[in-house]
Amino acid sequence: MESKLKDILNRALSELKQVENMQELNEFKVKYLGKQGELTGILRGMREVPAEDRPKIGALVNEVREKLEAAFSEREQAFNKAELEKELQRSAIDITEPGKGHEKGALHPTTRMFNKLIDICVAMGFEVVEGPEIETDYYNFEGLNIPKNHPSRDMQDTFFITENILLRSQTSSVQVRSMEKLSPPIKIISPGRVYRNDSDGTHSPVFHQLEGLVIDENVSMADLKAMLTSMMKKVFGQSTKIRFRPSFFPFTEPSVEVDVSCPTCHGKGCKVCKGTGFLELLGAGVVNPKVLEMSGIDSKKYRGFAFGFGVDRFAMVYDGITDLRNMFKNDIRFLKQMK
Ligand code: 2U9
Repeated sequence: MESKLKDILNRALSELKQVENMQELNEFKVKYLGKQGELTGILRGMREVPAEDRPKIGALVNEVREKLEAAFSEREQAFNKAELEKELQRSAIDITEPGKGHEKGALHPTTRMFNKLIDICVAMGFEVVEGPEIETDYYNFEGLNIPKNHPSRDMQDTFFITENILLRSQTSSVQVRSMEKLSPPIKIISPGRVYRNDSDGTHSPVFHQLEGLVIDENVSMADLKAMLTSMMKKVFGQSTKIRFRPSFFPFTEPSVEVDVSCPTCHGKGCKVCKGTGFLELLGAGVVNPKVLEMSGIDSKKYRGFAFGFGVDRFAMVYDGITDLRNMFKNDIRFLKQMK
């Protein structure tokens, strides 16, 4: 029995040397150390061993088992280590490779222009007010002296939701709401999104406006001119020239349209200003007393002036963009050029 055990040990150890992979190692374990393995077989055959020899043989079986288990575990560890090294090599990261850079985002030209204009106005003492984009007929038209069937309603093709509810076509609606709530002196700007049923290279169904309203005693057209001149110089540069032309709006009287010397050619004439040297950029005027009265402001005591402009158009002129549709397309190639 002793020699049989020695034979098993030698055979197993030399077989273990031949083992080349984990699968063969497991087969080895089953063959020698498993429940049906050779060593277990010997223990089962102990009945045939004379009683006095049993402790010795039993001890010998345990010794062989321990040796085999130690040898097995050594091999197992070697395989695991080799496997780990292989895996580490396979997934190795070359830290000398250049990294994958993240592209930097940028603000949309309209947002940039909004920020610039709002900063300028706030520095001049204006308060920012906002209001709903879905409006009633009253705040968008009626309260601005644009009654039903007034021709100026044809001028602004409006998106009506019901007969009385619409998408605001100008942020003046916010100013009417403010006039009802506040008492003069009032000095507010209303930046925001507006909607008109219009779509081509120079008109978008959605665009952005910034309107200003000043109401106080003794304000005049002269204040309006001075303020807009200063504002436009701050936006487009100190050498900017401003031109006021008479115009008509139902909510202001007198009304003016304001031209600004072309920032691209500085008044010489170019493609952007179609050779004229000037761009028509704003509308403004002295608030019609009727408009003040409708919102409960005493037009004998108070006067107002107001101005309005399209912020997208300002951004286009400022950045030399020629097609308005680019402003709303979300085309990343265009936006990248605007950084
Ligand atoms: C109140 C009274 C009067 C705001 C004004 C304009 C003239 C004007 C246009 C410029 C380009 C709109 O974006 S645009 O199409 N705006 O011409 N806006 S006066 O007048 C007001 C506002 C509020 C209570």
